[in-house]
Amino acid sequence: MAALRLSAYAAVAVHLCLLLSPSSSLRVRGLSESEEASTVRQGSYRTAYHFQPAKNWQNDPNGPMYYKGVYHLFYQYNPHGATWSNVTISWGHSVSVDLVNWGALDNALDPDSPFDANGCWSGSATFLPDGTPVMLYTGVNASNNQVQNLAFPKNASDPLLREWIKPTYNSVIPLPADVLNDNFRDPSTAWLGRDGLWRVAVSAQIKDSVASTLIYRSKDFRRWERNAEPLYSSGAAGMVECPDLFPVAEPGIQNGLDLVPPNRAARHVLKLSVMATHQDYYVVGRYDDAADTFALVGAYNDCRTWHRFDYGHVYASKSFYDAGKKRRVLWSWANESDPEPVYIARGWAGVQTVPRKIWLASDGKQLLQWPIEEIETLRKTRVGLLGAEVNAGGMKEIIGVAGTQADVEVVFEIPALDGAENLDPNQLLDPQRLCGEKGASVPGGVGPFGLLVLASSDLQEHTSIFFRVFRHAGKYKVLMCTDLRRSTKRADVYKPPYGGFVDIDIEKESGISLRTLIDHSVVESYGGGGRAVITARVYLEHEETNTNRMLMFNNRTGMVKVSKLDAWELKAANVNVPVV
Ligand code: DQQ
Repeated sequence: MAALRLSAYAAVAVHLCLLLSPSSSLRVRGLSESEEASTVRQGSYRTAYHFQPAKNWQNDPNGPMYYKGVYHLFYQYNPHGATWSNVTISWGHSVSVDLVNWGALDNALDPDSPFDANGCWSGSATFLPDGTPVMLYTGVNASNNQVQNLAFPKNASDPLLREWIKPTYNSVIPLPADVLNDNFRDPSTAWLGRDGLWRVAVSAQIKDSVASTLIYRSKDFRRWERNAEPLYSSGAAGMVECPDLFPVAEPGIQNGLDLVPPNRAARHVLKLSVMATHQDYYVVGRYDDAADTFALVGAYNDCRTWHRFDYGHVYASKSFYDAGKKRRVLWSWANESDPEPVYIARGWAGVQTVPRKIWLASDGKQLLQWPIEEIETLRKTRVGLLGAEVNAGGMKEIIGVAGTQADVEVVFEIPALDGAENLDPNQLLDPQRLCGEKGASVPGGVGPFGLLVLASSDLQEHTSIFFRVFRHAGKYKVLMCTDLRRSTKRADVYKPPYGGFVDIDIEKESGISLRTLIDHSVVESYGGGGRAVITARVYLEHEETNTNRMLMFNNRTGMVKVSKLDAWELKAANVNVPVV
């Protein structure tokens, strides 16, 4: 296929060109509309606006950053196929000016040096005081030990940062004697302390002992020394990966904070990814930048008791500070839920959730998450409803929006709470199980009510996203579920009910809001204004058409009022059109 000049189909490059100097030689390989449909979005499960490379395997987001007006996303990528391979894992690299449309560049890091011969694993970007970005990443070296390496841009004046150089003095943090050789990885973004020393957090499994998040300090970003005290350590959950530590502004303030220059925020967030269960947990606490310790505030040490970013199928999240819009943005990997041979045959695996803005809720205890506002640029005509009613046992169709690529916002008015079912205290510990027991078709006092999406015309296949309110210890608990058990007739798919509690005071709030982003095989739902999020992968057996149905449903004993509904079909973004 010939490399053409900029085309209308390559909006990402148009944006990039507008942004770059008029003399820029940036071009993308143009695709005709039919080529785009078949090459870029082949197969009905491929997403239209969730980030994925044109083919092959991707997993963790790596080194996200905003540099000279351009967003960069690097990601764990296997250039040779649609499966994870510890030998060939590289860093894919894409660029964007709006976090929605992306251009694909050549790999940033490939396993071609003795210190990363067996894989370039996850890592993070840091800005040095002169503004130059540097990557700290894990290499699996020729002896199969995990070590931490540096990489610098070859040309820091290139906003696209196309080429990266690994200094020959790597590795900069060798494997410590007391750490397992295959469990020492995932350096965080580094930060400068008030003493002028850099700090970085690295995951480590101490031999015969605990999982730790170690802190290393450095004067020059090259020679690093381990702090005696780890930032976190616990024997409870096994190896924890991909640490992320970042400051947050005062409760309720939506602006993000950067790690550099030194920032003495009152509160920090620590996020860890538990390898055994592939789930991410975070906690709000106090980071002491002199001792480099992290004090939990009102939380247990076992990280599995902390908050979840997502109660669905996502892992290895990583945030970055977006200096352009002064916000903190979170990326997370959503793996496939169907068998490896099936996705290998499909030729691709793994998507990223939509980038989410995150900030501290006004209660100061948890983060709120919301799709970045730029996603709204994909919205087509709005379909709206005000004050609709859904009767007990009833459904109401959302008409006029093709339900395969859609954004739906709905507010359910809370009916009187006196019919709420009692919650057995044991059920508090396992909301996912509770969603299984109290599914969408099990009538209750206050709920279940919610949405059915990606539904076939006969409703035999459908994904239900719903709420149910329980009474517990004189208060109320709101359960949010995404139930995949009837999402597809395919038997080879992992299709559980997912669930989490939404931390809202239902006696004070006038309604429960739900926003659901639907994108072919992704259903990403935000409950209670972003207090609970569930991302699910859905693989319809019914032939995908533009008429996948969306409905509101109510299986409580009385009527439910929908005080507001807004729904939009979404345009496809240009995701990973090659930049030449
Ligand atoms: N994935 C990377 C590791 C990380 C894991 C390897 C988390 O660096 O610990 O692909 O998904």
